[in-house]
Amino acid sequence: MTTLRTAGRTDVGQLRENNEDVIVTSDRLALVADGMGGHPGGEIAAEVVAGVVPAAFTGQSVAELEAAVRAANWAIRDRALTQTGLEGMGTTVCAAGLLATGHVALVNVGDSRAYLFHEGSLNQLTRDHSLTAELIERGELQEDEAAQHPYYGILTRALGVGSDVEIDRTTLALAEGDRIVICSDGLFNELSSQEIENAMAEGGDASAIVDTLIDGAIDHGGRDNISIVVAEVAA
Ligand SMILES: [Mn+2]
Repeated sequence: MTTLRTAGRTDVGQLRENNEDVIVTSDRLALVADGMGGHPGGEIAAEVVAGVVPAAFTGQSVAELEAAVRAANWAIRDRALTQTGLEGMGTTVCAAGLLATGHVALVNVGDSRAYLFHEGSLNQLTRDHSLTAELIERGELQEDEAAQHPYYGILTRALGVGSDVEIDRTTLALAEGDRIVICSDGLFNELSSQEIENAMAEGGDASAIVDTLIDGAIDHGGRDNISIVVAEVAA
């Protein structure tokens, strides 16, 4: 019986007063939700995702994980309709779930990311759904300039903002020693992918890697909430 071995941490960072990121670490699911900033409901929207998705995902299929995220979208909208001041609240979600087949299902909405660390190198598995990501894809903006751009942080997709949501999904077969890294933008805006790769390459305990990365992001300024979950498939 395979399980997902997960280690994760979320940190408020150096500048923000609230932590609107929420993580899930279980033997079946690794998830990061980054509540939309500047909105009182951001944290609540992220918490709804962390409640609904683990309850609805049983490891059946990537379609089931996608349906769980869709259910979270409805739950956020329901909550926003019934509570004053929460209209328009939203969140990102990036989640990896272990399937009964031993494969890993991956879903993504917004600008939280999943990376695969395989044989010493780190590769981004997800596409960011943001205006700056679109500018980068069109060659009009450099990756390392995104966080300083006036459009930075404006999402083109998020949970909670519409009655339906387009969800990116894929299924992965992990090799022995592979690790998945799921994180909020508070990590990759402070640390380059090379710095994240270096920390992963040092190896060792996943929770020690998580601590190294969070500490690194704080040292670089910690301008946003920082969340990271490292996951691997264990026999
Ligand atoms: Mn963030």
